[in-house]
Amino acid sequence: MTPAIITAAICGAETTREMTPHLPITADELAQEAVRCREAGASVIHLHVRRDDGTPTQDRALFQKALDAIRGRTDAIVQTSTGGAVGMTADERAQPLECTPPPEMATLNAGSLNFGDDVFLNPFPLVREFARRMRAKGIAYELECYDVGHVEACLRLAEEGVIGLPAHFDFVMGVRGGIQASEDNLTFLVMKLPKGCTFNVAGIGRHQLPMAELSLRMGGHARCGLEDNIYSSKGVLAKGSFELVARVAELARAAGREIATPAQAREILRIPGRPR
Ligand code: KMH
Ligand code: ZN
Repeated sequence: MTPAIITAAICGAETTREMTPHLPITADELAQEAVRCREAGASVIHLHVRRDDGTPTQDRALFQKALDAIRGRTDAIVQTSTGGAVGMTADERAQPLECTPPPEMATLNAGSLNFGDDVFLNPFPLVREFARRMRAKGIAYELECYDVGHVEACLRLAEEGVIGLPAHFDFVMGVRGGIQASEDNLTFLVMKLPKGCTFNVAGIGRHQLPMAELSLRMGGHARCGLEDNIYSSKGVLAKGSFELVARVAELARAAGREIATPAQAREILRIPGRPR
């Protein structure tokens, strides 16, 4: 089977220092955590940034600082978020795409949904515009799908020529308002994918490790980290995303999968090469 790509979602927009003291916030902390995750087996770092007081932001300058710090210390692929936090405007969310050199990869959220008690808005015009900007800058995108309709939306956008196929999908499973984390649901999502597409699974909360294992056994890739889950076992806080990456790497080996290096991940994800 293809080597397994492990994505470390090290910060996110919703996890707080009150929930876990191990959340990285500054550029230096984010880079340190990225290095630890890389050593544990991650080849992709999914990146959000925070202001010094811990609040989420999509500020370009803060992304530039974090990107430079991470690129200076690891060879991992940095995938910047364009989702940000619920309630942010499209212009606010798109800022990391303006960094120089641009990030190698970014998320492209494929549809709207209830996100807990909030609403995460991703109307078609926003998705089209973000895809256009990413393509213009040569930024690879990961299609974030929180429900089956989002996968079907991606296929419509592919028919329009907005999204190229084959593409790389991320099935986010277990958001309150999105598709729930189960084997049946994952099987159904995977069945929808056109030939040659690759997929990643991000299980939320207690579903993180079981869904990672399932995805790895099904030939997919896996995302873990404090953005989606702060526990290493029931009631025990993970000391950082690196601990969860190490667990997922063990699951991958047990499933007979080699762990992808960043170079292998670039090949699998069709990313041309690291910008200088
Ligand atoms: N914070 C979520 C509302 C992404 O990074 O693109 C959206 C999110 C997705 O985290
Ligand atoms: Zn995110």
